[in-house]
Amino acid sequence: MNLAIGSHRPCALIPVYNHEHALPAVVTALLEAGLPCVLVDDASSPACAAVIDQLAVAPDTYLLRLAENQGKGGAVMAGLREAQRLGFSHALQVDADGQHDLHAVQAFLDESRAHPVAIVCGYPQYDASVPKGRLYARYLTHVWVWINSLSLQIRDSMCGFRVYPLAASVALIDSATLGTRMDFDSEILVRLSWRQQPMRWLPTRVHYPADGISHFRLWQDNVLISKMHTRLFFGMLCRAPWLLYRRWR
Ligand SMILES: Nc1nc2c(ncn2[C@@H]2O[C@H](COP(=O)(O)OP(=O)(O)O)[C@@H](O)[C@H]2O)c(=O)[nH]1
Ligand SMILES: [Mg+2]
Repeated sequence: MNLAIGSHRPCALIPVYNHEHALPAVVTALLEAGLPCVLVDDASSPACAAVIDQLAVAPDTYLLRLAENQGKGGAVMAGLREAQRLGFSHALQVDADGQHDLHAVQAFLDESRAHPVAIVCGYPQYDASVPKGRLYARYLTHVWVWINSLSLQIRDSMCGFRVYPLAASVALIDSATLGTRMDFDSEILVRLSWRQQPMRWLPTRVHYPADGISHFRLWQDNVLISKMHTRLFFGMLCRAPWLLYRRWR
């Protein structure tokens, strides 16, 4: 089944770093949902690279292999450019570890097709499996993001499950330097909101499997995330007159 209608030509974009156990089921589910898959191998281990190679021989599956590990954000940015180069108009970013609820794919694509200019973002509905430390850390990020975007528009900036409109997203990453690791997901949303990018929000279930592997580095990634909020704070101050004028004009 091909989901392409008019100029709406979506693909899935999966950044992969050593998630060879969950990846095959994720790719199979996306292909079955009719979505071509762009896999970005972020310099994974040989074992994971072998699994990716096997998956990439299937029709509608594309592989971009990075020579050096870039981090989640770097892998997503490389994948956004690759998806655009391949002629897709939108990319649904899905994590390789099976954390995102793929039953929601159709709803996200429908929303994107109805609002092709918008970025369609998931806001997570956690089950009991979420590590409490990560959950509380998110509240800090919510507050920073509201301050830095000078709005309450962004309901959740850390859930990667979202449909990027490629033209606007690639234009942004080509013109600004964004964080390349776990700081990316929040930063791109704040910067898109500065650019008045329309945003749509859909609830999505997020599950942390007990045997799941997260490569989130508690200390380094939280330091990077704090630096990103600080950087955006000064960016917001420079733009504040315009952001406020825009709101109240
Ligand atoms: N942590 C991490 N994830 C990466 C990297 N490159 C790509 N990814 C992918 O980014 C997604 C999120 O990573 P994950 O470790 O699950 O982080 P978490 O969901 O925030 O705990 C997964 O699809 C990873 O395979 C990297 O350098 N580090
Ligand atoms: Mg994960």
